[in-house]
Amino acid sequence: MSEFESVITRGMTPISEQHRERAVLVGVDRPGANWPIDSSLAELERLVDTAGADVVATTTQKLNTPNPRTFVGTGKAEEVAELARAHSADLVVFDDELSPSQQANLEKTVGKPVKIIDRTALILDIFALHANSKEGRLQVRLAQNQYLLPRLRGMWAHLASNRMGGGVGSRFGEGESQLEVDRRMVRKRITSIKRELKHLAEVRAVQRESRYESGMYKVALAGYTNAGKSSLINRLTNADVLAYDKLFATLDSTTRKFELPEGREITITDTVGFIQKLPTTLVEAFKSTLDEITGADLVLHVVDASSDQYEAQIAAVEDVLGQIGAQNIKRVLVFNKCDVLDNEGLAALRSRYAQAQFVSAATGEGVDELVSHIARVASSHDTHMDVVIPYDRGDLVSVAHERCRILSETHEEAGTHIVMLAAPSYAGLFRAFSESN
Ligand SMILES: Nc1nc2c(ncn2[C@@H]2O[C@H](COP(=O)(O)OP(=O)(O)OP(=O)(O)O)[C@@H](O)[C@H]2O)c(=O)[nH]1
Ligand SMILES: [Mg+2]
Repeated sequence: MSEFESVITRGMTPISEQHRERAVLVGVDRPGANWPIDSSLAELERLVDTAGADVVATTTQKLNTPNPRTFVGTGKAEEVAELARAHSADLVVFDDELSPSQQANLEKTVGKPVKIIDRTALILDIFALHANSKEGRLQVRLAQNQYLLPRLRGMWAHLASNRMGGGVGSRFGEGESQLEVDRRMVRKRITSIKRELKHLAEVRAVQRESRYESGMYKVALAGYTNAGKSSLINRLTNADVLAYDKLFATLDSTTRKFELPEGREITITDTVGFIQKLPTTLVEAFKSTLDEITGADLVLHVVDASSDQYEAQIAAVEDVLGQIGAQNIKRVLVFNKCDVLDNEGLAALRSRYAQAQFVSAATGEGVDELVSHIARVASSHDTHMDVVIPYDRGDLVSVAHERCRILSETHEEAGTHIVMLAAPSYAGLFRAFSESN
């Protein structure tokens, strides 16, 4: 990675390296924001911690609209610079996305070597740390490069001013032609990453279609980061997904088969978590991972019932689900971590969300009811079928056993006589053998 790229996309030193950087947080308190500033900054602090830095100071400003030059007001920007100096900070983290020029102006005000990072860059940083699969890494690189492209000018202003001792005019000159070269390079890189991602998605689609699984009922777990999605898939399917108390522990989706009590098999997929102010670059870049949600028959929207911001979190998740085109997929709200609530709190939640499910992935409480609920929803469009399957079609008998609900089965001269409930995706397979045919 080149110098300019590493400044912005690897804003922080990875956790694995010993030195933890020191960060100053800056938040803007806007009237009518649906997220209280204190909670938003507490979340930002968790993000900073996950990325491997410690918060040494925090400052906020009440503003109706951000200042176009420096995001916060000029006086506040000076104060931030002062805070950073006084606390020997390595970086200043803004709780909102900065425009490329705001970022460049703030870098000038605060001065080198302090890095100016926004919420988006911070989230990209954590994604880069946690990406394991080839697809995950490519998606992160795509988002990084898309974030980087409009910011190259600012980066070059920096490098040029370092070389030339800074000052007005230093952004032009040798950096400028290099800037064009770099823009071309980044655009080329974006195109090639997109091509590679498309190829990976095609390979996956082919694999999916080559199995009967394409018709299997698909459940996706979606929700705010840290809500307990991975803990829940582990509880349901004995999957071995990493679940821990950090934001964005999961980036790659994991799909597991799950057998409903009636015998029918479905799949359950754990997916990447969402967050308020989720950068659109990330939503776009993670399209192939998020396809696991848009391609599902049922979305379990997992909510951390113990969070004092659970309502705002639900709204943030619904917003992203809308952005990815999943708003019409059937969903069930699943309040998790109910073990943390007292009886009163749980009763209040139950009466408010009468249609929801209430579970604890930690204790297993409510999980059986959740499974029954999934089974009910999964079978709601079933067709009643009465079929005689010839003995040379043992494969279809297996499909009936694994994917449908058998009501009776007898062996007759012409074949296996099965009465069953079959999902629409399988009904077609059996129609030719139907008694009523
Ligand atoms: N008390 C309690 N803690 C839980 C429960 N479920 C999960 N947790 C904890 O919550 C934290 C986050 O759990 P994860 O399963 O990693 O959450 P996630 O939704 O997969 O998070 P990301 O992958 O980061 O989006 C972990 O520390 C879990 O141990 C629960 O039912 N009760
Ligand atoms: Mg997870």
